[in-house]
Amino acid sequence: MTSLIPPGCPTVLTEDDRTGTSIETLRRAFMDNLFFIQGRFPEVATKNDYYLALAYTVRDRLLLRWLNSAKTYRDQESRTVCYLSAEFLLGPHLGNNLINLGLYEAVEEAMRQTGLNLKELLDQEEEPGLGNGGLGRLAACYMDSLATLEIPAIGYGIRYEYGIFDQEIRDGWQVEITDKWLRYGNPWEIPRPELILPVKFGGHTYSYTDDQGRYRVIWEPHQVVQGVAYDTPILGYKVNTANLLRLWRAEAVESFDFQAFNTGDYYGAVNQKIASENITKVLYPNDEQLQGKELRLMQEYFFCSCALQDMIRLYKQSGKQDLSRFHEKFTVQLNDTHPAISVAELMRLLVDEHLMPWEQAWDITRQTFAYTNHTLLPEALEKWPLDLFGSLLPRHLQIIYEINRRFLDEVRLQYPGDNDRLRRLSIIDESGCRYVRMAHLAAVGSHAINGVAVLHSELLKQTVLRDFYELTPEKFSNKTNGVTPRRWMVLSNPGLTRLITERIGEDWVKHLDQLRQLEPLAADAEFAAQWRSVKHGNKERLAQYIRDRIGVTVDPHSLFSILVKRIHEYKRQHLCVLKVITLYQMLRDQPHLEMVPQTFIFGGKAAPGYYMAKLIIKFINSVADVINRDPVVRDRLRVVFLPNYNVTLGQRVYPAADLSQQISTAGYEASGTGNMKFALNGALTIGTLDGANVEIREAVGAENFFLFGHTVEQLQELRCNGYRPWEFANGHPMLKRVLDLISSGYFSHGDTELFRPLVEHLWQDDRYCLLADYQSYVDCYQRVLQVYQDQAQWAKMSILNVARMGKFSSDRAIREYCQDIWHVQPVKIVLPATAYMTS
Ligand code: OX2
Repeated sequence: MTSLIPPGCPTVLTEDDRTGTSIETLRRAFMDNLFFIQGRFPEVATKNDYYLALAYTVRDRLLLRWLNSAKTYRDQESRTVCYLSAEFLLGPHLGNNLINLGLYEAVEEAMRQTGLNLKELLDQEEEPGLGNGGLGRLAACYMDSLATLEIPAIGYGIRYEYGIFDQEIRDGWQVEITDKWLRYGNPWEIPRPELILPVKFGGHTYSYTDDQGRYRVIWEPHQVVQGVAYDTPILGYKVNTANLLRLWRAEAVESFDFQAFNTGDYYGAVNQKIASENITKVLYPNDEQLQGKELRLMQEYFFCSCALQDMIRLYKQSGKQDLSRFHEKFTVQLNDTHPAISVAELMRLLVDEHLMPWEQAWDITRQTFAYTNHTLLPEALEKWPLDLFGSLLPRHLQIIYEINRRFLDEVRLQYPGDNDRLRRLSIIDESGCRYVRMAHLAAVGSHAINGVAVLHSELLKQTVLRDFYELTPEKFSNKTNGVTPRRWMVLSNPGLTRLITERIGEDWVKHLDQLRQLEPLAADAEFAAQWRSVKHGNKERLAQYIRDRIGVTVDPHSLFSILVKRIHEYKRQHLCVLKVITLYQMLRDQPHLEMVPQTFIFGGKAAPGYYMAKLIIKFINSVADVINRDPVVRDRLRVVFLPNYNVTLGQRVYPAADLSQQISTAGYEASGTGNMKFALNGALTIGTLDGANVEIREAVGAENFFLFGHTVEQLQELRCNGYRPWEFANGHPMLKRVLDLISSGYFSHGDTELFRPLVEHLWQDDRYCLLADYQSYVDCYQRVLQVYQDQAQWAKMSILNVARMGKFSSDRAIREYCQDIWHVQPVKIVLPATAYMTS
């Protein structure tokens, strides 16, 4: 470390150390942070010290932009989008911030001059896993696009102390390890210990008439906790806009309950503190599966109440006391029903605490909220038992009753005598045990409702929200999901980014439609060769990772066929395994069969309580074990399960895929976003007509997409006629052999019980119609292998896929939300001449 400049040594400052962007300044700032923040000198500094020193260097540059954004929004009283989400699956910050600042190369060089390797420092970062999967990751992509499009926005959510669990695989089974992501501190957040807001739970209400004759309700809670704000700046790509992600942590109002303490109940006092802090301890690791736990409802209410109180606080900062224009200052998007309690909470704040008349408050509330639905799965639709709800949020239950009463009165006017419809529309489910239906609350309390892909939005109108659609069709629209090309192309696939930019310039990163300029290059042999070589390099790196991580050798020349996402029966990972076993059978039958060498790569977490999903993981690993050991097939077939699939791993996986597997049962995957990430990185897709696959296929051209499987309509017909899966199994000799082989214990050391639940499910019930789609999948796969043998043809299709995927940028999605739902405009942020904004 020879180039170290001792801090304090007089050097000529051409730009200041906290905001300057020259290599020399970055290097000096970095060493300064190593000394004065980490308290380390190079000889003893660990990689983590270096990572943190660099993170603080980058953070200073973020803060400059963030403070200026905040000040501009405040001065201009900008209309602001608030994105409420129980999950933000951000992924590592450092690399992304370097890309967005335009400082990646400069910092890489500054580190090189310091004798360090930027990639190694990037690997140090522990990703904040504050989400389960697609829904949380979508929120993160949208925060990136909002900032890039210079839209004033705040993300509100929960600062879970433990995010999504780390997955280990032991003996083929998933084992969950707590995610201690805050262990070494988090340089990207700024705690705001002075920004605390009270949140009430339980107790009872009473009413009285005040001296002005107003009916008032007072809520006497059983417990009060406080929310503490933690702020993370979210920077846009090559703009000065940095928006706020504000996550809330729960703590006890007093660190000890002094009264209990004084009466000698020391443990009681401490328990109270622990109970408060428990609210934000851990993310519920269920993706699309309701757990119905009281603590979950507490989490939801906790962060919504903090968010809305904070918005009111910000509103009043501009000097306005009267909240009648609240909806002009803020527009609030509900990311699924997890924040739907906000509807009742805003009513409570306006009516009870700010003494606004009900009608006016309701008007403002409805103009404030919009609701995005992400799933049609019945087991994911949130509903809370009335007893539980009422004991935790007694005032909100009253408010919901009142909202419901008025709403049903309106329905009665439109549909006199239609009691069945009233029952179906009611926010309260009275069909058996009584429940609060959160989707109904969100739908009634919002002025806009959207699904996340064309097919999904249509099905939403026909099924889950059908009656609402008939009542207010004008509220409904579709907003097809998108992903950010900054993280999912520029950061994760530098080789492809360079190649594309050489040919069409760099504007595509912000205007993804410009990828279309690549279309003519699909016929350019030299370009195609470069394209293939980038893909091959990415595959080599993934192969190396697989070797290091799980000790399996895979051939980068083989076809990389990848299926990574949460494990769920509707996503049908096990259909892919049936296909793998089919290939295995073929190779066993004809040991000298010439076949394209293939590597099947799986990854994904199962909800800890979802038995079948965990069995599917064991199944994949067991099949992998047998196949990878078998000398007859292992040069042509390999199977890998990558443990702990997360954002970081996604960044390695998407760029290395030849084939993207999007094989959910039609009608079940609302959109999917992994499908977009794969295609944007040059993978071809084998998929069903489900979610956004439909639109991807339309965009890239049917001839560049491998389609199989029943459509939604065909499945409906199949089921109407009584679906008998065993007939499919008995009708296809190969399928029957595959199922019999599993049942025989071939993949379970002779144990015929282990996979019995899986196979029996398929034979007897097969809710997700694997057997019905099997033949079509296998046939389609044959076409894949044929095309893959013609590498020129494959490359051409891959280039055309990327060229035509521009629509799937989250920038496009956010522009649509801005225009159709939020009605917000960009606000330009200009940096002042000096760092401290005193000019
Ligand atoms: C997911 C959906 O399953 C997925 O299809 C979609 O792409 C993603 O949300 C983003 O819209 N929990 N996760 C989802 O929905 C729910 C509920």
